[in-house]
Amino acid sequence: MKKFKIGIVCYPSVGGSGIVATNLGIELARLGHEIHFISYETPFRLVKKLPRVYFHKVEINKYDLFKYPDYTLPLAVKIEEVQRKYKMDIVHVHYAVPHATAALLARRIMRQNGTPLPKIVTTLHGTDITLLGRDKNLSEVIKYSIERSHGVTAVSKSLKNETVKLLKTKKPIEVIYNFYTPPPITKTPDVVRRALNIKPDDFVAIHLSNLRPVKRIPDLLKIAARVKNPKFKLLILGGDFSAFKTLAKKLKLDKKLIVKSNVQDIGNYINASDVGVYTSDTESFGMAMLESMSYGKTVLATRAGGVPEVVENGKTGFLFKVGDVNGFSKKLEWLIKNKNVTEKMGAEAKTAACKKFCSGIVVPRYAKYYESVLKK
Ligand code: GMT
Repeated sequence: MKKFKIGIVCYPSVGGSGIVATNLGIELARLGHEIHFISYETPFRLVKKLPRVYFHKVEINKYDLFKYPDYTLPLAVKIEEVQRKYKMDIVHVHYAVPHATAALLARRIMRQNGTPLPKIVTTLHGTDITLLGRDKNLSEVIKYSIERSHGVTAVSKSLKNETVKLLKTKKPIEVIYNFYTPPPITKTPDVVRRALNIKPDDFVAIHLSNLRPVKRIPDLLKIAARVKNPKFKLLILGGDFSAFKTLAKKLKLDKKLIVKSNVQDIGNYINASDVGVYTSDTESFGMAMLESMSYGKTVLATRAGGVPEVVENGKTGFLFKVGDVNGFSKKLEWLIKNKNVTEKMGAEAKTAACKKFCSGIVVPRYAKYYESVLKK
């Protein structure tokens, strides 16, 4: 396969899209492609220097003149600058706004400067459509950025359908699922549990997210409150939990709730848990669910967006209506008593994650997609 020079524009912070974009860049570099990450910070999973991987920082200056600092313009300028120096074949942007918009603007500048033009591939991740696509102040620019990209991918069929329905786009959208390669475990479940004061025979449900409103954390806490089995523990790894402390106290969760933020080695914690629990009201794919499955954990989740494309109800997990706290808690009570089923389904989940959502399957699909876009 031909080796490409690929620019990857992504959010560097904790979040599914940033994780996917970073891992994609790393895997493509491993296959011999040259990768240029462009963002306002080093992507947080890009922890070490790797051959053929470069990072270009977008500097944002503050001017009293502007009430709101703008990111789109300095990003466009940086993309053009990187292009002038490295002559990329493809600029692959993750999130339509502002990334695709900035890349399209950069391309106009390149044309004017006589810089060789790259093709723009945009990957839609979810909230760029499900949330921002509904904002009448943004929807037209999102639609424009999709239509003008040379290639567009979405992380699930559900997101593709939602994009077409909401924005009435005509652009063909290729569905390429997210992928995840679980980093090796470095701490045994015993060690992790002891540090969290969890007994070896406790039943741990883990939840990983940024705790944004779409994740419906109050539902998660209500589910935990309804599970009466004394062995049950809810472990939340996420962002700022302070907004939920009052509810957790009201629901008397102190003995069964453990919250940790800024965890880097999430694999050790997932591995030390029994199941994953996710209550989102919208989820284009569900990276956290895939992460749980990859470590062999049965997933209980809402039937939201692309989740049914990741979790197979009754085989690799259980799906519930959004808000069905009763359904979740009853199933958890049942799984605590039927640990053999929990483990068997967890093993199925791991197999499914490896088969459908591993880098070996997904990364070559992106490389092939680039090839087809470049041929057009
Ligand atoms: O879910 C989040 O809060 C983070 C968000 C992001 O910006 O990374 O995730 C979106 O993209 C992920 C990667 O493709 C998907 O796995 C998530 O389902 C999607 N989130 C939503 O649709 C709410």
